Amino acid sequence: MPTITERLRPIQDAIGQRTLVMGVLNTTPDSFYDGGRYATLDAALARAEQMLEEGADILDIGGESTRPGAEPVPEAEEIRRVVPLIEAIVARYPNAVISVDTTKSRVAQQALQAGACILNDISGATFDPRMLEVAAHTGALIVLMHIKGTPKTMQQNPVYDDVVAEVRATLHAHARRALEAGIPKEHIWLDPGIGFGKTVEHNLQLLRGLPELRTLDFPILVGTSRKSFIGHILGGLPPEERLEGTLATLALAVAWGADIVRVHDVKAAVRAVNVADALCRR
Ligand code: HH2
Repeated sequence: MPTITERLRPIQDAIGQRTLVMGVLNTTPDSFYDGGRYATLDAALARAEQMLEEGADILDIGGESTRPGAEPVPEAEEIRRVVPLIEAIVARYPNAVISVDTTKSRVAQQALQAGACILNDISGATFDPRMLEVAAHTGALIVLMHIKGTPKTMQQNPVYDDVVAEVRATLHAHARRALEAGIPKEHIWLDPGIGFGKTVEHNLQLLRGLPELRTLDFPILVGTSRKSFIGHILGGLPPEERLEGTLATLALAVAWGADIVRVHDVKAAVRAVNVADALCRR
């Protein structure tokens, strides 16, 4: 298996040149869109192969839903859900770039041993502070996301004076902690956490505020895929009916400075960001 540095190189070379697409693959029973679809290893592996063929730059493997109200999953269960799948993907695609969507350092550690090279932590490494150590010691890249509260409580009346300024300040603090822990700057990506302790209006303000988040001078990852604010704007459409709305957010996220988009629909997203890149990145 190539080293973490070797596997990350093509991704890092592409940052700033084009928008990267991270495909979502949840092996959970209860994720808000793909929960239960990829619960067996065979189904999940087939989906991974499909997303790679469709042009995913990164596969984001998750074993714990973080939808509003979700309960935490025990560590051993989360490991059982993600590690065998990561091993199976890298056995077939040794150069695949795999991230693990977890807030637990032991899950992260085992996922990296199995072949992941990116840690995607929706808590910004605040739920388990050892996360930063794991990234620093292994050379993994880490995505630090903004969340207000925990998945269980985050949608209970979130309030901000200025959501863009507050999220920017928190992400700045996350990045500083990561640098102090010894993670190199080029191994840190930031994410405003669309839908994580935000109202519909907060999500819209954060997307419009991406240029301000860009001034932190780290790559910005944006995850809008099929989220409820899109359904809300469209009169209450369910997750299955939110693809077109998602694509609209992707085009504008690229225009406003996103470097990586996290999506369920890889083929459609790759086409959308390729056109957006042709318009915006000259
Ligand atoms: N959104 C979700 C999960 N992980 N990670 C990052 N960095 N950014 C996001 O916006 C983000 C994320 C929620 O989506 P999904 O994984 O489809 O749902 P669930 O949490 O129910 O598994």
